[in-house]
Amino acid sequence: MLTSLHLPRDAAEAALLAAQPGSAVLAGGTVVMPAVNAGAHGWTQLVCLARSVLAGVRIENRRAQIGAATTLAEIGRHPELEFLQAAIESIGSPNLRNLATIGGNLFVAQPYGDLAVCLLALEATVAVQSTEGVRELPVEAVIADGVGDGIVVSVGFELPAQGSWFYRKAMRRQQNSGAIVTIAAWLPVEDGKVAKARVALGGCGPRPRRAPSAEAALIGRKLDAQAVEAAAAVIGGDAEPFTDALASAWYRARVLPVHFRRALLGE
Ligand SMILES: Cc1cc2nc3c(=O)[nH]c(=O)nc-3n(C[C@H](O)[C@@H](O)[C@H](O)COP(=O)(O)OP(=O)(O)OC[C@H]3O[C@@H](n4cnc5c(N)ncnc54)[C@H](O)[C@@H]3O)c2cc1C
Repeated sequence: MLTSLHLPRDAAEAALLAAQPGSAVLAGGTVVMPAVNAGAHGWTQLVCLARSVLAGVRIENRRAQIGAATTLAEIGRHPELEFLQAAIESIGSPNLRNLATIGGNLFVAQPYGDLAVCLLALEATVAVQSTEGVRELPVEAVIADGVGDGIVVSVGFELPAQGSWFYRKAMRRQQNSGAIVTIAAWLPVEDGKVAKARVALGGCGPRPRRAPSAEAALIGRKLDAQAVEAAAAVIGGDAEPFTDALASAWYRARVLPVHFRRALLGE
């Protein structure tokens, strides 16, 4: 039975409490609170991050550092994070975005986790506080394996150069709809060719995932319709789509290359 709510003052205290048996971390609560209200959990205490000084955006030398408890609305309003606005606005509704945090988005089940898809494409790093101190992990590791007893303190990434960022989410409605497929891509171009390719997908597996075949098809090529077509032809092999109330696995597989092309070519 849930008997206590803790409001730790800093990340170290939060991590200490989070490591206790029966603890659950509470950030914006958009996933945790419905479970609490439904009694569908085995927690005895909640560790609320609201007072742990984990919120806020800092940008220095074109690198963003975002506190884990920063809301999606705050990220969407930040002038230097404008490239993420389309992704933020594709998540839930304004009410949800006023509560939901970047840290929480890393852990939600598919077909949610659209910002996590972006962070995967951005090659983000995640600072994790545990009882043993703070360590920096690639976002891939956090998405795949979680953070154990630790808590996410912040997320960092390099701001993409203009024209190198692409995002598209196919959904059934304009608001409050999980992904049919989500595509985020960071494709820096040097000397007219794609120098590095990071393509990440949502709705295409149990967790957000990279698309290595599509990335390989883009690297070293001019980012034109032919290169995108070649990547679209192989991207299905990078996906493991599933069936849920929003779409069948068959449908997700069919529309993935279409939305990938639209994401990159703006069709
Ligand atoms: C109606 C509705 C529509 C939605 N639509 C979308 C959508 O379109 N796209 C989308 O991406 N998501 C969607 N979501 C999912 C969701 O709300 C997340 O996007 C949100 O970011 C979760 O953040 P939170 O702060 O509310 O997490 P919480 O509910 O507080 O926590 C979620 C999970 O993350 C863990 N957690 C949170 N913060 C930390 C931390 N700092 N360290 C360690 N663990 C942590 C919690 O313990 C819990 O397991 C939707 C949810 C609802 C209810």
